[in-house]
Order: sequence, then C-alpha cells, then structure tokens
Amino acid sequence: MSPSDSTLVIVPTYNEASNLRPVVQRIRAATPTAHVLVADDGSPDGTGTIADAIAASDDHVHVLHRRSKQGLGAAYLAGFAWGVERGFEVLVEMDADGSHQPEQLGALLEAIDAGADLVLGSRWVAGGSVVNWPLHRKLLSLGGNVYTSLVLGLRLGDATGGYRAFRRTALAELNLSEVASQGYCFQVDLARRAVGAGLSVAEVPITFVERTHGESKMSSSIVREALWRVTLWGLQARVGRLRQVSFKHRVFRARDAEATSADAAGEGAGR
Ligand SMILES: Nc1nc2c(ncn2[C@@H]2O[C@H](COP(=O)(O)OP(=O)(O)OP(=O)(O)O)[C@@H](O)[C@H]2O)c(=O)[nH]1
Ligand SMILES: [Mg+2]
Repeated sequence: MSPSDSTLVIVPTYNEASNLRPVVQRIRAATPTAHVLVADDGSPDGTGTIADAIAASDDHVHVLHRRSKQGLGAAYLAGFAWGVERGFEVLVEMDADGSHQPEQLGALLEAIDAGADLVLGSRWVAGGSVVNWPLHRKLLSLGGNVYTSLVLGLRLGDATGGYRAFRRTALAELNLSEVASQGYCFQVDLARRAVGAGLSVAEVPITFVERTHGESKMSSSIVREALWRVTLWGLQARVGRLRQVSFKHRVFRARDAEATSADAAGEGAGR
C-alpha cells in the first residue's frame, strides 16, 4: 500500500456555491480513492448546505462547518487536525474555485509516493503555467516568489502557491500550533517550516487556471500581511545566524585562551 492510498483533499470554501459541485465531482473522478473534506466558514451563499448535500450521497465526502470567516490558514489548520485525527497518511490543499485542477493531483501524489514529505504544485517551474491571469496578478505572484526566495533563501519556485500535498509525518514536524499567518503567507510559512525542519520538498509543475465563477478573496490586506511577515521572518533568520556566529566566536576564543594557559603551564612545568 502506498501513502497516497490514504489521501484527504481539504477544500476550504467561502462563498463558492457555483464552484463546489464541479470541483468535488472532478476530484472524485480523477482520484476515486481520495476522501474530500470541505472546510466551510459559514458561507452566506449556502456553500455549506451544498457541501452537506454532496456528503449525504457520497461516503468519501465530509464537511467541516466553522461558524465565521476566519481565513484560509485557520480553515486548513482545522482540516489538517480533522484528517490527522482520522489517520489519513496524505493531506492535500486544494482551492475550490477550479484554479487547482483535480486532474493534476495524481502528479502530486506520485511525488509523495516516490518519497517527498511535501509536494508543491508549482506555477513557476519548467512546465508550470497560469491561464487567464492579468499581467498585474502574474507580476504580483512572481514578484512575491522572488522576494520570498531572496529574503528567506528557500530556493523554491513557488512558495506562495496553495496546491500541495503533505505527508502526515511531515505536518507533525511543522509546529502547527505556532502558525498565525493567514493568506498567501500561510503557504510561505508552511514551506519555510518544512525546509527548516530538513524535510524533502519537491515541486511538480501545474497549470493554474483563474476562476471563472465567484469572487476572489484576495485583498490588499493579504498582500500586506505577506510582505510584513516574510520580511520579519527574514530578519529573524539573520539575527539568529548572527547570534550563532558570535556564539561560535566566543567558544573559539575561550578555547584559544584555555590552550594558551595550558601551554604556559606546560612550559612552566618543564623548566
Ligand atoms: N474556509 C475558508 N475558505 C476561504 C477563506 N478565504 C478564502 N477561502 C477559500 O480559499 C480558496 C482560495 O481563495 P481565493 O479567493 O480563490 O483566493 P486566491 O486563489 O488567492 O485568489 P484568486 O486567484 O483571485 O482566486 C478558495 O477555495 C476560497 O473559497 C476563509 O476565510 N475561510
Ligand atoms: Mg483562487
């Protein structure tokens, strides 16, 4: 049995009434063994009720109702906890708006089965692409990724993307109880934690398709949050490295001093 035989696809939703049925159908058709968890934040457009109706007729579909809109990050953390509690080996993040194509899930799961701890569906590696995005969204995503890799030194093509597969054992290494980030930077936060924990992170190319129904929840506050948090993490990492260097320097100086006094004592004894 491969890890991907036990997969939970977590689909966070806020006002995705027109997108949910098609996306769940596509997941079920593309990867019939996978279970789906819709994590809905009390969508006013009735997405939660639609999710309940789908779950009532399909034992591979589940719904996690949360009272109010608390952001994508919080919805995923609740979804991970739900899946880990039930023993799923692989936990997948997938948007409900059709941007992440369920037909490409197989490629992510193959990389997990080949040994990766975390697989990023990547728009910005060879073979990856974005369909129907205006220039300013492409520039924002590319610029965000260039800034992130420069500041955090992650060496990943797409650290902000949200189509991902985690091994359960990898999630356990990420100290998820400390994660406070929400929007794009939730994804960056998990990626930097995975790299920092020495996990094996693979990237597979995906074709990201801009939503055709419903409204984007992207906002300037999400971009601002990403910018200040990534900058802060970068500064913290630099301060941490400086502290290590100065600690090593102090240790070497103490050793030198010890060696010098031992030499002096040895010479004194020989006299
Ligand atoms: N449960 C929950 N889901 C959310 C929340 N905010 C966004 N989502 C879902 O997260 C996924 C991604 O949100 P989008 O609005 O598509 O944001 P995006 O993909 O960054 O932006 P676009 O590319 O413009 O669509 C979608 O499935 C949303 O319904 C939230 O606060 N709670
Ligand atoms: Mg989207």
